[in-house]
Amino acid sequence: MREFSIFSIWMSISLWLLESSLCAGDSSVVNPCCYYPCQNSGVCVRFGTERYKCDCTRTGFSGENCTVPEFWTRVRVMLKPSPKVVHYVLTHLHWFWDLVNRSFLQDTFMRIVITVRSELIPSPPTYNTKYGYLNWESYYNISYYTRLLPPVPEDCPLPLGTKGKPVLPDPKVVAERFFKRDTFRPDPQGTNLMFAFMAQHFTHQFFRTNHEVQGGFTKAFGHGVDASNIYGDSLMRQLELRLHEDGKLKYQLVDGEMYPPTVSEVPVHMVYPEGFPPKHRLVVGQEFFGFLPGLTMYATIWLREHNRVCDILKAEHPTWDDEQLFQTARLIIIGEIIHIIIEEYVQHLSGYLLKLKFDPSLLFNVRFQYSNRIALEFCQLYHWHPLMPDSFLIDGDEIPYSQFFYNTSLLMHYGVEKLVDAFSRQPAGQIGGGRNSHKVVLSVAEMVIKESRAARVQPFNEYRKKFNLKPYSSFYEFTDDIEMARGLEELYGDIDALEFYPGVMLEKPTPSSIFGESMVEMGAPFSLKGLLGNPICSPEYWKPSTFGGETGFNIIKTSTLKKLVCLNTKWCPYVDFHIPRNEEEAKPRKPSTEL
Ligand code: ACD
Repeated sequence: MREFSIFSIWMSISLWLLESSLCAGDSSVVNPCCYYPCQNSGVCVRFGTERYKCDCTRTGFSGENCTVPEFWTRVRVMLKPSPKVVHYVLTHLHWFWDLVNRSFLQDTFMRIVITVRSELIPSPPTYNTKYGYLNWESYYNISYYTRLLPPVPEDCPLPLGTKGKPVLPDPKVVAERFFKRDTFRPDPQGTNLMFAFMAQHFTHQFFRTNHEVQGGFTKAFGHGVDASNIYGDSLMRQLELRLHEDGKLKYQLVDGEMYPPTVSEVPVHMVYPEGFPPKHRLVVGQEFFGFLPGLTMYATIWLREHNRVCDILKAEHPTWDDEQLFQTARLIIIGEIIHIIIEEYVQHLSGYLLKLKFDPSLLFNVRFQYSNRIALEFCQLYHWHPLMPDSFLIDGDEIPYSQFFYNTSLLMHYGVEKLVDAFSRQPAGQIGGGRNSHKVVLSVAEMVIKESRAARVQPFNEYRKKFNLKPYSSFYEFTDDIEMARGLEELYGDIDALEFYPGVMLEKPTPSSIFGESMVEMGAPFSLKGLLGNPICSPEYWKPSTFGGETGFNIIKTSTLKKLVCLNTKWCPYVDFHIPRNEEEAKPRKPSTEL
């Protein structure tokens, strides 16, 4: 069928215009794939010098640029509600979701959410930063992050392809003008610091960019929830962290309470400032977690939980050796993490009235691949530093950053209970919309932008298309902040040349939400595929025997953030990913053991 669409005419005209302007007096020809001509996930292949072909196989589209829908695609596209409508329905209509959540329909909706989201993630993985075409190396070499879209071809005339300015704006200027906080803007969804530190603690098991080499490499070979932030990312580190008795991890007791050991007992690498006293150098799975007391607090909670689970397993399996107790406890911990992340963390983030459910058996009768590869784009979009407040409010004290960084003694001074209570009460910043990053974290935005340039990440609008969203037609559609729209236009020149990270972070937030549409539509597929693609969710693993029997299986199935904290502390603080919702929750907690 001959395709004759506005898109094709536009493509031909712009190819001709650009070639005549860029190549006048020069015989070089623009790589046609720099125009991103192939739509609907079609694959661009260059032939000769000037020609390209879009491979539309199994896209549901045909034609020169994969823009002609096949019959069933046309029907699907016609019937499919837009992401905005779906989001609206999921976050409104209380009566409807009350009914759904109390019936079999909850499972049906949950299955749809997981499968629709996961289908957007190629499995097995495809490209990486070195390879913009399929090949064995990028599949096999797991020291790369994968890529959803291939890098911008090296030989494009402009940094992001064929649109925008010849020189990209200084990342420092972008950060200063659009990311920097004037006044703290709390997240309208009520997110707190307990969430913020969970985000950081949890994601650092699979986001471990190798900054020593450029090229989109990771140091986290588990590519998912492997609890390497608790157990270390190598066997050597793990063996050092282990007590080698009853499956437990090493610890120290301070006033009868369990804390991570110090470097003198566990000689592994931890990042601390030079001259930092050895007795304050706590050792945990991730070498970076001494940096913030919120991270050390979570590390302490998970350490206690691991050792608690070991006691439970040992009581049921007195014949098991240290190894089997350790390995089984680790699988239970992984299960608890996934449970809490889906049912509380993603639930909170989504604002959905549909009650999200962690039940791997929902997928046992559908096509689903139990594997995952972390993508560079996922790592990029997950730099959520606007969550960080201006200072930290703990037990009546206001602690500035200068006294917070690397202050491991705060953990023992206040104790886990008071830190959890404080972090659960203190609002976190809104992630999306820009101008909400405290100056201490501003350099992170700069670093992410630099990294994305080195990795030649495609423009934000190309990702909008990849995730079935309409590309923005102007900066004024992208943000309601006129000054920001003007500034971005001045610096980038063309909305199709807006970079990926500024795109997901600065986009106008959905009303009363933590961030905009793109962050949800792009973040959710990576998340759900990564969480449910874990081996413990597969039919082969998801059974009681894997977790030492019904007791271990039930620990996973009934885990909550509150139990995680309160089964490991002397008294139960206010603990949630949301700031107190009412006066009752806002009341100061008294030491008690009630769950
Ligand atoms: C959906 C669920 C709602 C999703 C809402 C927001 C998603 C945005 C960003 C990612 C959120 C959470 C990440 C959580 C876990 C990451 C797990 C990665 C495992 C490798 O609409 O589908």
